Amino acid sequence: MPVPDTGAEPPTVAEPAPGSAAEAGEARFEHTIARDQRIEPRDWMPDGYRATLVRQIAQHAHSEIIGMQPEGEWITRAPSLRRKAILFAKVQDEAGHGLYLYSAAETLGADRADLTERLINGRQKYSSIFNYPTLSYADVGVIGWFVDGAAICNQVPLCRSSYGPYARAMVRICKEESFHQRQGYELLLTMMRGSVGQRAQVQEAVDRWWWPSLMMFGPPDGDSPNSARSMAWRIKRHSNDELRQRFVDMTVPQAERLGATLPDPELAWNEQRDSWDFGTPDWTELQRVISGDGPCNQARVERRRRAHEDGAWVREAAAAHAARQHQRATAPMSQASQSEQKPEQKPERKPEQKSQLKGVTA
Ligand code: BYC
Repeated sequence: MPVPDTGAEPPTVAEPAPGSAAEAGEARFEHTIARDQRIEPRDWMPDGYRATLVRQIAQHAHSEIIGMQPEGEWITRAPSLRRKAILFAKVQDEAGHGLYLYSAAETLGADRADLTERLINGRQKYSSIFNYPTLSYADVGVIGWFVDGAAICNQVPLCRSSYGPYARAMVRICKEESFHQRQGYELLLTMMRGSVGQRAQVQEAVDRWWWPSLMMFGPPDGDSPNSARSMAWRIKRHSNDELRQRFVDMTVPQAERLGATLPDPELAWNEQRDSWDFGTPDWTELQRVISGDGPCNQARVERRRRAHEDGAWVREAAAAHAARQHQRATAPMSQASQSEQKPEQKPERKPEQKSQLKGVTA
């Protein structure tokens, strides 16, 4: 039963309802959501809330990690040392975002190794946008401008998501995404001041990435099975169509300033709505790409699988190191104090070795 919002000052701790522990937990959960406060990992939460969060956060983490590939392919082909350093840093940021998000998923009881398995086996999704190829360096700029721009529209509201660890992870991620978007736009501005060929490259990249970027926001609201529930739980704060509209409104003036044309003949300013009207993305294409049949799906997942296998020795070594640290930390006092009293004896060097060393350092 949702607890009605009386408009009074929200209490820091929600009032539990009488009844069983589960009923009290549920009432506290509803109360916290209604008051727009945060659910934390140890709080009671409905199974559906937990499952929805794991699904969305895991997909989001996978998107960040798979999203390293299309731009990462250009690190060795960057046109200058400066561009290489910028791109390197950006791709590393995406890895960091993936790690924060996997950590947030772990606070819900998910296991990161299991989530990775699910990605590799095609049982969990990642953003459709990363199944398109990067064909020129202008694509790096357009990904920053469109893809990170779309990410900002979608993710800034997630900083107010009802699940505390997810919302907090998003704060830092959004700061970095906003820098990523600016570096992409700055790269495109530079190219637009360049040769006729460079300007054509920018326009060609804009033409290819525009519609897939609109699809990042998900299917139209009428075909979005998860939105209503996610919005009621305040995991999502806005619908897919609302966010798509924000992105279009933000991007059209930026395209004008850049001197690029967005490939949509239906784009028109709507006085009444105080927004841009735009055409309909090809939703069958989105469904195709989501279900594994995009231009790069197989290559992306295969590369992720190989990277995971190649990294097995690192994970094993890290686990062995952690186990040894733990063993040392929990060793009985007697052993610990013995080892403190008896520092490791350095092997005594033979006299001829000492003199040899002296000769070297003299
Ligand atoms: N691609 O009911 P709906 C980044 C799925 S990475 C693939 O509307 P929901 C970056 C959806 O999952 C940023 N699948 O779902 C990284 C659902 O399938 P399941 C990635 C999609 O969850 C590197 C089904 O379609 N951003 O910024 O309410 C370099 C029905 O959809 C897509 C996030 O992950 C899609 N585009 O809403 C540069 C943001 N759209 O799970 C940049 C967090 C829909 O039922 N996620 N599906 O089998 C969200 O905000 C929401 O999950 C979505 C979808 C808006 C994406």
